[in-house]
Amino acid sequence: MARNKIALIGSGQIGGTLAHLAGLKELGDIVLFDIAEGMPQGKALDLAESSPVDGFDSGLSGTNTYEGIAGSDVVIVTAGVPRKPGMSRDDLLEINLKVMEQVGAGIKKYAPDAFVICITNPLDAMVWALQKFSGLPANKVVGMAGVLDSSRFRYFLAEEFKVSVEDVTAFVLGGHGDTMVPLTRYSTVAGVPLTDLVKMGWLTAERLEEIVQRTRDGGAEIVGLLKTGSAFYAPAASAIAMAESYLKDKKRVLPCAAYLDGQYGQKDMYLGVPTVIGENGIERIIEIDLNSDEKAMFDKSVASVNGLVDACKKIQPALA
Ligand code: A3D
Repeated sequence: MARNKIALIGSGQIGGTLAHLAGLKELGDIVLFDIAEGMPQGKALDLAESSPVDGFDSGLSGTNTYEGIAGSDVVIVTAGVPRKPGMSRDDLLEINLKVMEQVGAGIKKYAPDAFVICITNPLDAMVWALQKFSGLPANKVVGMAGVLDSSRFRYFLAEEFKVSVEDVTAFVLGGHGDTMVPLTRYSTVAGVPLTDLVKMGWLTAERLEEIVQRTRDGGAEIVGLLKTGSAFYAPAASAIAMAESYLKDKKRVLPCAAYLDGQYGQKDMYLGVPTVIGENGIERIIEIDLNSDEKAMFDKSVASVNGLVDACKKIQPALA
């Protein structure tokens, strides 16, 4: 049986880490694409030279032309620019929208059957534009943010409670970033909701709010420390979990920026919601009832993402 083919559009910090993880997990043959000449080829060769040590068999190659991604089963997009200290994700919009136009055209021509995972920021607007530019079915184009946001939340909670990260689950909704909506009543330690843990005295409501805010600011915290770019290990791990669920038809329930066609009262927009990812891409969007506080946060998130999408339509009228 032929191996799966995974194309990574953008071979920078996240792209290189994606290639390493996809290799270590033997998800398939990996093609690194970038506009920088030599860089994807160099990273591919370096990683290929690690494969005998780690014992994985994956073809690894680098390319500067879209022909190289032909027939890919999964395409993960990180092409564009990341944040520097003091920048918001939204500051990246104009540059990265142009990049999405090129990438969308390349995918449309060479990998129209792929499952496409977008990571480029500002995420919810970029994945929306990428789906339009590529013309791929909406269930096959998805954005990575919720897996990362919930992983950060889980880590901070596990540290707080001194329990294993494995036993903490977290549930987040909404746009990536400041308007993320963490649902504390659906986030648990071994099934016990955080709201009950507050009642049990494991932490105060104020401390929980601090952890929620640290999660919302999780990306900025890393940017502030690194100074030259943004997070890449955890974002890459998160996208690989999504790719693996698709390639292995695991049907994992993962929070992703998915195309909403009426769900949560929204149409023609991408927003972070719980999804099921299997062989058909986004197979299901799980709609839960929101209480009034959650609804207010969710509406704020919708307004913020809609603002970015409107800005995209102004820059590129073909999207309107
Ligand atoms: P970086 O290391 O700069 O890699 C980006 C790569 O894209 C570079 O190698 C560029 O040469 C390449 N590139 C630029 N323009 C093009 C183009 N037109 N076609 C192909 N390649 C191109 O950045 P990174 O890997 O750290 O981050 C990549 C993106 O992910 C940025 O937009 C980040 O803001 C975003 N990001 C998103 C999250 C989410 O949770 C959604 C988290 C972290 C980073």
